[in-house]
Amino acid sequence: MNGKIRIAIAGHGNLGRGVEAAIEHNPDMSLAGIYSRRPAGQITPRQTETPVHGMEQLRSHADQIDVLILCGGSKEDLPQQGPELAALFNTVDSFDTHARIPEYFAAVDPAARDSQHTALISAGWDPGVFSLNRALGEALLPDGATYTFWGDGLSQGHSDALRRVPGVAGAVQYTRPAKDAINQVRKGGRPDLTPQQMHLRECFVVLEDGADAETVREAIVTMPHYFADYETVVNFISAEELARDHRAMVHGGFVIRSGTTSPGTTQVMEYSLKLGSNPEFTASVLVACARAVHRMHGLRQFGAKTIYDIPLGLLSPRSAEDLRAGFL
Ligand code: API
Repeated sequence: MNGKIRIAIAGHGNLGRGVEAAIEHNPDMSLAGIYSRRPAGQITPRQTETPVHGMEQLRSHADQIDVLILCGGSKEDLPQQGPELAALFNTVDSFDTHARIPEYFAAVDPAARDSQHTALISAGWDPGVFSLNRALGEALLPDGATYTFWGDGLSQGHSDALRRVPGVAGAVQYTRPAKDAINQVRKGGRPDLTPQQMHLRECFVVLEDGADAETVREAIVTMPHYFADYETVVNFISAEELARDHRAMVHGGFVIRSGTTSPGTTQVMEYSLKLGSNPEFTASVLVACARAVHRMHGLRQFGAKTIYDIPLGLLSPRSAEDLRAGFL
């Protein structure tokens, strides 16, 4: 490979900042620039030399960027940006509204395919690394059940969705898993529970001046895909409390496959994450995926892709030979 992989960031919130940090840990990559809708003066890059541009400049910088990482939210940014930018760049994004992934894939795929780009959608840890483990568990133990537990932790997707509700000035959402269900599954039990029954959604919301709390609460608890099917608790707090008590973006969880290989023989596979920063870990996944996208583009694998389409070795900075000698 000639030179470093030139990565650019579109959107500079928590995730965009995480991508900046992650690139510093990957010596085969360089940060070509940060693109934002906010005025450049409001963006402070981690490295002072990193160029900051308006989103509208992206189009004219196409020859300076190998992979563009889209760091916008799934609710409103990505449905528009994903297809639009996949027509101009190789992209990686973390679209995470699980129920709408097929529809999003169908929108991005022709844009990427027609322009001969590679667009990896829905990467991160869930969807992403957890998705890999769900597929692996079922493939290895076909006779069994798969459980995904999230939390305790702060979901970026749900927090972003809360902030888009009219009347909300700021908000975070904590996902609380049913601890007894986790223990039961770990012991090989197979409770008949849906994800909605295994999690509580606890929201902490700061109202805009003059907003009606009951109207906001109703808009939250009835929001499809995010809250409507869950038990959801909405707490109203002050901006000071939000800033003081809800800064640590911890998250994590488990994917557990409980399977049977012969009568009476149970096998339990567990993959677990304990994250000190949800956005920084998600960003680390996106950056490794950007390496794979760059290589897949070189192999002329155009169109929309998901984490299931990446040969695992392409995520690693190591060569195939090195992986065989050291890791197999
Ligand atoms: C939850 C999970 C979080 C997945 C991680 C990521 C995010 O309910 O807490 O939005 O933080 N679905 N997609």
